[in-house]
Amino acid sequence: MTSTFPPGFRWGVATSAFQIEGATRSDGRGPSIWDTFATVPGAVAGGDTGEPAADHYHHWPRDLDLLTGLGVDSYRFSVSWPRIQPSGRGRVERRGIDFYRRVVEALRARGIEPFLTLYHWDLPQALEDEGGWRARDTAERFAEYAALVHDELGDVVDRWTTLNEPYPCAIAGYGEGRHAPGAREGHGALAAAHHLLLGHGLATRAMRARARPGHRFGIVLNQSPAVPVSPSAADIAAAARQDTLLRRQFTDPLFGGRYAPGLIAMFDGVSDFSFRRDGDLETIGQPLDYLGVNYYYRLHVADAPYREPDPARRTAADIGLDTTRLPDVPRTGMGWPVEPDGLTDALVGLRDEYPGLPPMYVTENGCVYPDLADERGMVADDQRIAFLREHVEAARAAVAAGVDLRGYFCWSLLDNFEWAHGYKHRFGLVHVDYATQRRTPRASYHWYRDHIAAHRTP
Ligand code: GBH
Repeated sequence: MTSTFPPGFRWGVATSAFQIEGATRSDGRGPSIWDTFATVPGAVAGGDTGEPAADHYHHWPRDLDLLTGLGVDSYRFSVSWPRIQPSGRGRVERRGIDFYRRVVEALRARGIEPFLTLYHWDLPQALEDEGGWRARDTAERFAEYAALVHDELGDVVDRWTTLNEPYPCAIAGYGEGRHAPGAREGHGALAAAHHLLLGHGLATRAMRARARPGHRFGIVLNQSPAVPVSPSAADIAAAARQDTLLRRQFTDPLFGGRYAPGLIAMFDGVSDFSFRRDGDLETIGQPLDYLGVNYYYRLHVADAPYREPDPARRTAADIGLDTTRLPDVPRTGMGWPVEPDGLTDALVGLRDEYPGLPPMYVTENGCVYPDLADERGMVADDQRIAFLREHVEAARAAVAAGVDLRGYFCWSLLDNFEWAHGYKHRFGLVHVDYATQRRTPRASYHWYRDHIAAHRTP
């Protein structure tokens, strides 16, 4: 096995607060939009909620033992905004801050670097009640929250990620209604996307103003390269619309100094884009130290009629295409096509398209396969090992192609609350029995441990 990853390449795992912590009412935590959404009948499979999740809030020392056992040098996790500010503004809950300080100090004591994400989808419900991400004010509130967490933990955390995946927040959350807060809007979802980016920019600016040497600031985007299902002009145009909505809506303002061309035309009659103000582009596009890429699958795009012919009633998710025509390749337990070279394409494509792009990390990559019913099957996840092996290889191919890739984080350490799918789908390297909170490392955990040991660089 030749080690072709650059010196200092990071090997880690990722989690997020709402998905693992549980304890949704402990120590003064306020409700988030996901607590509310999960109570809507039919919103989450099985009626599952943020309880108990992996009850990481109480079991975190054991979970850190699992990190040590894996041998990771880095751990990506998120801070729950409603633990820090139960109503999204004003009063700070000390017990929330203290929890994350304990975790971060324990990580450092174990020689594991914390990669902290400020927002992984758990908006305080009180802010949603005032418009949520549709409202410009939420971007300002996010910057305040970011600055206060940075003031509190800046002595023990160097890696600061503002947002995890603004695309699903805006489009699945405010456009398709599949994620919290469950809205199906056109203008509102596009406003949410803009205000998430604005919040990212304002937060980055606020934290940079107080940064210590060694602090690094970045954002995490989900990337699903959009490929047309045929060489027809209509399918090519449909794939371009998909790419504009999912990728360029975010990467052009962040790294290209402009709003994505074509976005306004795509939503003619849906939104007037009046949420854009002078100066926003400069705020959004200030320099970053890294870009995190979450990769799971490619999108295969065919032209299709709009579901809603009247633009005035169209949602931001209805852009006249069909992504259900998959190629004949294996699928994961989510039904997602397994295409490791899509990861290479995503990384190389970003590098080629945006001169001056900061270094990248793969900040999430992983899969679910149905667990077999018996005890052995619970942990014998050979398909996950194959998936991870192939995707790590695809990351290496991007490095070989000259991409400045600095690390790879597997999603996820633990089985957890998989959003609208509830607890049914298990992404963990470690199996969690939710009834007993027993943790059982899977075969993939042992594979990743051995992989890291073989590829650790100085
Ligand atoms: C990541 O999103 C998230 O950051 C992470 O929290 C999550 O656990 C992980 O993926 C695994 O899903 O299921 O048809 O409603 C990846 C991008 C965007 C993929 C939303 C799923 C919903 C499609 N995700 N999308 S559907």
